[in-house]
Amino acid sequence: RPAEPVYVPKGENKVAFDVPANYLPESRQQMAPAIVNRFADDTSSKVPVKQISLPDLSVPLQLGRREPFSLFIPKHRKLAARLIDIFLGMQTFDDFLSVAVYCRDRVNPEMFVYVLSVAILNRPDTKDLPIPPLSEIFPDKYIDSGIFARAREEANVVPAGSREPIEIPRDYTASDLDEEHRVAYWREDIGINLHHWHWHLVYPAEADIKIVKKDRRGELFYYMHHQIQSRYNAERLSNRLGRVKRFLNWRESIPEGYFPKLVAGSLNIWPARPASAVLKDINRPVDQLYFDIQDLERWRDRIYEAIHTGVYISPCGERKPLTEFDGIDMLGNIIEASILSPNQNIYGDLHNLCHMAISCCHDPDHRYLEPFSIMGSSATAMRDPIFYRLHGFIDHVFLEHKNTLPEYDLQQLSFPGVIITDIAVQTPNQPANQISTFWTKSDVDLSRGLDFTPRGPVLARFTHLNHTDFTYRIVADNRNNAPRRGTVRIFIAPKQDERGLPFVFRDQKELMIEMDKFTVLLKPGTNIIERKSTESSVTIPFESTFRNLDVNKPIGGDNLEQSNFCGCGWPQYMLVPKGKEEGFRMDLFIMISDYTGDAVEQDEPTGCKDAASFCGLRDRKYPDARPMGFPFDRRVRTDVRTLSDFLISNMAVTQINILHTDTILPRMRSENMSDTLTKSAKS
Ligand code: CUO
Repeated sequence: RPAEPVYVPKGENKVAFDVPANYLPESRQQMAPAIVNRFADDTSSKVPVKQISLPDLSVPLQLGRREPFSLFIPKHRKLAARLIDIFLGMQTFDDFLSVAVYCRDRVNPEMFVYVLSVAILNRPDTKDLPIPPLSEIFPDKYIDSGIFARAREEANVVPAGSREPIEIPRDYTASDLDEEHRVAYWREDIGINLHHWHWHLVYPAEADIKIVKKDRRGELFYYMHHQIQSRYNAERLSNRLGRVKRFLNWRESIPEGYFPKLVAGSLNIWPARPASAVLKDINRPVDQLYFDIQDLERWRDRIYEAIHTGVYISPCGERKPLTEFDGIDMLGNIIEASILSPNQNIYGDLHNLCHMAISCCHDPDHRYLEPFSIMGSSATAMRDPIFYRLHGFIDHVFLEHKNTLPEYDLQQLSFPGVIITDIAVQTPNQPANQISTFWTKSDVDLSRGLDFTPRGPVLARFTHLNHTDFTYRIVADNRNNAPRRGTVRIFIAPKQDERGLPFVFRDQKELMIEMDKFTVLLKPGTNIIERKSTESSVTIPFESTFRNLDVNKPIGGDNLEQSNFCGCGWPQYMLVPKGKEEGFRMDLFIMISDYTGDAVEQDEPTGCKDAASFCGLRDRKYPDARPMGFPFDRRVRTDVRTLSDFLISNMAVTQINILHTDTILPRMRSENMSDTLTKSAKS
């Protein structure tokens, strides 16, 4: 690693690479230097790029520059995996930089950014380098295509410094005639989609085994996507929509249409899927994608068979048990599928190819020369209502496995001598147990992703859900005569279903949203634990999602903390479901589990650990020994009908109310926010 940061030198916010002449693509080598170097004129900082003897790049170059790239397409995963291996195999930082610069203008740009990001995350000499969020590199994946013409006009007519942000309308993909549109603000949220892209970047399904084989990655595939489902269902109930209907019959038409209105890479518009589309067998030479719906059904049935018999078939044909604690991890790799799947001949590539079957249903044999749709990319898939119906099915397959395991007995759940006597959430100047949500406008800079002059920031302003910061207050007695370490586990879940009937525990546990998880040391006697909502183990701050990096400071110290080095994590501003204007009642569940059953002995993590519940820790084991989702991941004890039947002394439940105000407020400190909300409610 270079001693000094080379990407953002002090006092400069732009650098250019000083590239050996033969590194330029052949077509540009003939151009006048002024054209080739037009962006280099903005800066006097040049980073020299070493000329090296280049490795064989013929495999990754098989994907054309203008073709769309998808991690769900096996062929594309293979090409990307080859390039990841090349980038990771470069001996020195300078060699890595050199080959990356050489590839930049030759390799498919989407594949290049994906591979470069995986390499930066995994090379020992680049681990502290920030990765720009994909919304900066490819803003077209997140922002209505109409914005770009306006951005170009703004950049041409108005000098940098005087430009007004371009407002992204809140309702641009559909009207309220489509009831699914009520939750479009959530599905299309830029930060949520960035998190999903980043998660798949941190946990690639295919690359060198050392990169793929991260601790419990298959189980985290299950759990992170399960939590997305729980959160989406709470959002639906907040908007008078029923819970997601699982996509079970792949031969029935799909009632939910989706018209993305985004530009797909180079010039193409992402295809739409009208209502009532039907999946077909896929035969697309362009993507080397050939499979039938029957293949998907066969793989699904074999996976169910493995679950119900409790054994899977190993590569050499042996029957191996799906064990109580590791079975879920194996199953995650089988279903996704990652290269850790033990037997793709038998279990296939179920989830990835379900994504592709949906994303190609408008042109299954490529007769219209259309690219796949947004369900084919992890950067955009969460925008489409069908994503949640597909993942509802996937989630249920995992649940089927969980239901074969023994329920937790009281000894596994209890924490002897520890009693929670009171829990509450507190927001300054608001009644106890009330959380307020509202809208906020934020700006993202599109200029890095817009290749036109004149340069300078071009801001797009988007509206997103937000909430007042709050604090959990927990009173816990430790009746042991020595300190005890415990893990505080905080969840919330809706109280009533779409009919207004109270949930039974069996259904409510599937809707439990993890809000936070942290360790505490309980001294003998009474303990008062206070924890801020901003400290959540599932979220990252706005600045990390969007990398509000101060480009005038060198990277490192505080500035590194703010960078997108830790881009995986649920956006903090989306921590709380929207709720309702008349109030939306949820159960707040808090448990303190016995740390002796939770502890994972390992060195302290270095770097970011903000969103460990969803993203794990870099170079470390997942920091909780319990099955992910504990204590709600197992089947229900026969004596438990409701959540209160489930409670024992180291757990507590209270009712909270999520109150939505349909107003736009700036981001500010929560005390001021409460005042402003009160005033806006009065007016
Ligand atoms: Cu994240 Cu289907 O896995 O999108």
